[in-house]
Amino acid sequence: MINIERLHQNVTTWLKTSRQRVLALMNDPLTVATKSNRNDLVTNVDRTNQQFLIGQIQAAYPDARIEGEEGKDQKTKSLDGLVFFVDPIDGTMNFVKEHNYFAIMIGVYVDGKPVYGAIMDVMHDTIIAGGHGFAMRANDTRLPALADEPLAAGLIGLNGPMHAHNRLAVADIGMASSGVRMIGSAGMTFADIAQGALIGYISYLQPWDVAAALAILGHAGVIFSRPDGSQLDLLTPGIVVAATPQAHQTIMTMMNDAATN
Ligand code: 2AM
Ligand code: CA
Ligand code: CA
Ligand code: CA
Repeated sequence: MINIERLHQNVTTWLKTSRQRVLALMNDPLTVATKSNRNDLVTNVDRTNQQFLIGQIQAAYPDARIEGEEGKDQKTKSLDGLVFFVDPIDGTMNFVKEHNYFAIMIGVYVDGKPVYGAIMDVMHDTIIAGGHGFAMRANDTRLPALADEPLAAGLIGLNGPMHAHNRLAVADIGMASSGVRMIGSAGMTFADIAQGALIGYISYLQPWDVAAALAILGHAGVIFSRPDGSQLDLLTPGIVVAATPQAHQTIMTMMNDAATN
């Protein structure tokens, strides 16, 4: 069994060092390239930060498997044993355009079960962490239990294109909430859920976009599913619905009605 207190200490140290490196690199011009489309960016900082974090993980946990966004194409087909998911910069577009609202994320799994996650809000120097038997916290201040409010009483984070096309009734779901937020970073959106600012989030996500949040928020009462209500798996990308229970139920009903009408 992995020692979570020790893991949290290690990850905190890596993230703080990583943050200092990112802040230093932000003083120089960024090298920006596109990947799948013109809004899918990668910078020199994403790449060097992933290399840094992988080096730290390998030194401390030599048996771990590591899934990083900016890696060579060695995507795992199994979640056996100890697996670290790494998103070295989450919200690269925000990082490039705003120099704000981006995160560094690490999610840790054992035999496919979420054990621990950490989301570092770089510009606000805040680490949201939590996991199995490890209470949710912001920089070691315990976060209060999440309220289970109706969708109508909360703000919801939505993926821009899904909202624009009302995919799976997502625009209607936004209208049924207190208001829609599009933050541009999955990690920052999940951090807002952890802090009680948002009631949920619907987006198309890769495993490293959701791994840390599933470990943190899944143990704090947030329900994570696919639009059809099935469980997430961290081997494939797909649409994620994350919300506190009442809101999740309403979202499932609205998505199901949209699919059958
Ligand atoms: P990223 O910045 O690490 O790529 C908004 O763009 C959010 O969706 C970010 O958290 C971003 O993570 C994530 N995302 C996932 N797939 C994406 C893609 N193909 N293009 C842009 N953003 C993507
Ligand atoms: Ca990316
Ligand atoms: Ca990401
Ligand atoms: Ca990224």
